[in-house]
Amino acid sequence: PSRDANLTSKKLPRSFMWGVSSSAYQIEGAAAADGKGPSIWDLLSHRPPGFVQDNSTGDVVAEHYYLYKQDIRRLKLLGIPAFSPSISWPRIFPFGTGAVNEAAVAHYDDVIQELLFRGITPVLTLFHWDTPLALFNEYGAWSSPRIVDDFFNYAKFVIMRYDKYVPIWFTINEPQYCNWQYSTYPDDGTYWPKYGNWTDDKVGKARRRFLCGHHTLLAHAKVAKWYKEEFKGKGRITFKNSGNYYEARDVNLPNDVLSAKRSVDFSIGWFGGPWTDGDYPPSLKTTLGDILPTFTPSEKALIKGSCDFYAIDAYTAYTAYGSDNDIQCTNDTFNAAWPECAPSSQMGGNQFPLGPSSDPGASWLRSTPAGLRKYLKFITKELFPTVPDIVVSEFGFAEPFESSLTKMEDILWDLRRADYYQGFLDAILQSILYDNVNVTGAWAWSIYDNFEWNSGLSTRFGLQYVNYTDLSRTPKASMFQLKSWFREHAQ
Ligand code: GBH
Repeated sequence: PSRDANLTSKKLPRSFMWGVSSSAYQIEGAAAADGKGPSIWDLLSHRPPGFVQDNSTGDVVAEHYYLYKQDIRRLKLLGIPAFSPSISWPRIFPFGTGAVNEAAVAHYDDVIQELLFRGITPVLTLFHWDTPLALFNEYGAWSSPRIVDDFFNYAKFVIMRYDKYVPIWFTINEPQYCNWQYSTYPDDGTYWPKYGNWTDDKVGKARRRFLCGHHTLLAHAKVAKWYKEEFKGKGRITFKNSGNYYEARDVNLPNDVLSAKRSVDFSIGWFGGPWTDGDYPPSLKTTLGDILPTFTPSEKALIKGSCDFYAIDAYTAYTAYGSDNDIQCTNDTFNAAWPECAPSSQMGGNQFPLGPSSDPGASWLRSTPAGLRKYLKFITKELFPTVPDIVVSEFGFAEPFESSLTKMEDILWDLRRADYYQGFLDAILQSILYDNVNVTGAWAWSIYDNFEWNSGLSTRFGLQYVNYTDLSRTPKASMFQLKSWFREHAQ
């Protein structure tokens, strides 16, 4: 498709970092190897039929745990300069806390060494949703403040071991979602052992959700503070925010504007507010009342400024609209999963020309490059002007119906994904050139097809195709699109 001709051979800043990303449970397989403890996802993916759409699990997936050497070599051959995976907490500490599993440490030592040997920069996430099951059984994991110290000890161990090699640490991936299961599923022993005394109405679920979110913030902040003191100037630390960009459908309709604002507050502001301003956004406080936990003054001080820069997993954008009666949240209207309580956040509308839809297994995702450009500007210029720079820590696309294709050439010719990458990368470059936004890095999701949580293996986000029978990997057209884009624009 046509693109802004002015971008031809325009360059990114020399220091711009880029690469591909993924996470431990989604690619490693080897779910019980070398003394690894189970995570909540080992439990969840083995739920009765239907919990994961295609009933797949992360038990084997691409077996990155065993095949990392060829994976890293392939990244080298493809010319990918940085890799952003996550470390598995229950591998290093099978019980979440206590004894270190030396076999897992030796494994990650080797992965890091291999990356360095191939000249690929490791950018590491400490936690990408694979909560040690032992901590869940013990005290309800993220619903308890006890997780803060356990996460701190794990993070400290990993950072101390690899600090020399890692320029960027992401503590937690998308705190908004890492515990979304906790609030969506009942606490009655159906999905996991009963872990608390929660009511299963919407308010009870919301309580769990915001309490878990609260503890992720405190856990992140404790690690970040220690890291900044211990390793001053050596590397940088932040967490990966989720939260889509929401734009009012019609700026002349007050309820549309309000709905967009609330949607932003409840996604981006929920976690971004505390580290930039030291507290949750006012609209969360008024809407949620005592559902929202409060920070003590010392916690506020700990969390404020705890990130060195902003990271967003910026997949897509939405327009928001309101109706006349969606403003007052009550127990009835309260939507625990989307507590902005507008019926409201809805893809499409007239603000973003609709791009292609992605796979039905990722119905939340459309290609919205114009939205990304607005999003980057909005965050750095309007919402959080103190943020020095921003990285796009994940962006990616699920080619529609890819898993039902049978001919290899159709699978590899993923033009809609390639188009997504061109559009999103152009938007990043435009933000830098025309909007004066300091974007300093971008990581494409994902290195190859992987376990897409509740959507299983049949929703594919990979830049490389994984054949789950023979475990071969093959680059798709989108991988070459990504490569040629950076060949033109990176310095
Ligand atoms: C990222 O989240 C994750 O970090 C990554 O692990 C994942 O593989 C990647 O996206 C691709 O999905 O189905 O309505 O319940 C992106 C944000 C959070 C969007 C969870 C989808 C579920 C919405 N995602 N959300 S719904």
